[in-house]
Amino acid sequence: MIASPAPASRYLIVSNRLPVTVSQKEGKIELKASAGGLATALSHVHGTEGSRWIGWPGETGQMDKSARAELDRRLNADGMIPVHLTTKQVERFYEGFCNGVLWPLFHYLLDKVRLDAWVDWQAYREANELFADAVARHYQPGDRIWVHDYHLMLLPALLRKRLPHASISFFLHIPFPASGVFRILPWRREILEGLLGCDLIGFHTHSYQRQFLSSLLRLLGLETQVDSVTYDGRMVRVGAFPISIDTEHFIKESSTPRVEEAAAKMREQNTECKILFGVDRLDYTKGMRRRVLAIERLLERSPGLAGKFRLIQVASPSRTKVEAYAQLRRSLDELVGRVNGRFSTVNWSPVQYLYQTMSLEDLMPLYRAADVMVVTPTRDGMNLVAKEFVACRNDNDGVLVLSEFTGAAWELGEAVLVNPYDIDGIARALQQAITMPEEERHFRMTRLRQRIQRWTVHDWVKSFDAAFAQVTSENERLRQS
Ligand code: GDG
Repeated sequence: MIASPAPASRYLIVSNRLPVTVSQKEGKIELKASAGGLATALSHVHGTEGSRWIGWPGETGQMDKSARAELDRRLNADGMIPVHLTTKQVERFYEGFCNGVLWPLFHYLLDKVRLDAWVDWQAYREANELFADAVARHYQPGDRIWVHDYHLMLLPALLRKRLPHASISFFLHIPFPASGVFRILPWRREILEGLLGCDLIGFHTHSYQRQFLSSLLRLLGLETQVDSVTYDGRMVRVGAFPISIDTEHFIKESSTPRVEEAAAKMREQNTECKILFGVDRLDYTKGMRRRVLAIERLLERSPGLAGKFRLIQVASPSRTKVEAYAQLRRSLDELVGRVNGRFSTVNWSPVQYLYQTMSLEDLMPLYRAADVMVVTPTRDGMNLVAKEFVACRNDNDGVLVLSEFTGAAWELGEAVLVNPYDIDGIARALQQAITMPEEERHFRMTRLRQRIQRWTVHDWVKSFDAAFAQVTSENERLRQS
């Protein structure tokens, strides 16, 4: 039986970034709430009485003392507790270790893993200690601590040392790799032991869960069960909790007259030309280069398709200070130029490439108007774009082309699934999507929509919360026996 959470206990959510963007205009601090999926998802637990969100506000010490104090006051008033990082810490901890080592390794891009990262590893440890101090300072007995993502994998054990009886959980938003890949990391033991400070560890899929358990067995020699391991006299539960989106919100926002009109206009302007659409952070895991190469291959294979489709690709700037991202930007600029230069006519270009962060208002009509949504990461923990597209299609139309290597592929089986490494295969899938009969499109989309209506981000929070409450009370019983 699933225990329900104790009503009085409050949550301490911990993530690298607080769900706000801070700016300073004419000496005044401005806070803008992030519209991201995680912020929305957690607003329900963060909104509960007394709960706190602990994280870095994204500011690195350029503010003077009084502005910093004002910032802290403003954040505190909204239930947020800042962990301040210096420019050096951001460079080494966030850009160096998190995004230069862990991110590429966990996404199987071994050639992108920084080779000499000892200094960055030290910074990772120090930053996790800083977060631990901040959490311990604000902890009250009975609080439930929920740590998020790969930036803070040492934190659970650091907290367990400071707060032996606390309820601690962790959720990983990116894939957990196969143990053969994970073991490349020189600090593999420390990371695993860090996570084992938890009562509950959550992943998006059973596959990541199994891979984690297999690392525990192979690297620490622990005897694991399907969904748990006993460590240090405690039960550590390990489970799959696939994240989703606020489906209702997307259904509602994509059906407003403004969005309907904008989408209809886009369609009218493209009656002879199918719209293929992609929107991603500009990240090398998202498979954008191969996507453009697949467009080139499609036009080589089927020259008759020239002028009959175009790919609108939005790439939102991300981690711009990390060299691998700057490199990707240059190479994508060059590739798009080459493919367009080769196939464009006076009236048509195969790829319309927008390097910008598009507002959600502008994104919605594109989700609505697209004939084909192209989501082809080489690895992705879940991928919310795929789910957002489906939620927006209340016309039960549009085809989703989806990489097999996303967490979302485990749920969205009616998409056209592709191997993102197989450029020819992507080209074939795009052709299939462009020419798919209406009846089949409706059949697939209707089923996809049922799935994302049955499992929303609120179900994700509820299921995690229930599992957390259960293991917390199991461990409490163990302690008292
Ligand atoms: C990590 C994991 C996991 C993107 N560009 C624009 C824009 N976006 C929005 C999308 C979507 C979000 O950003 C991206 O979410 P994803 O899930 O696709 O990818 P990551 O950012 O890598 O997220 C991932 C997720 O965490 C949650 O656990 O699914 O696997 O890597 O919401 O709509 N939004 C706007 N303009 C843009 O230009 N407005």
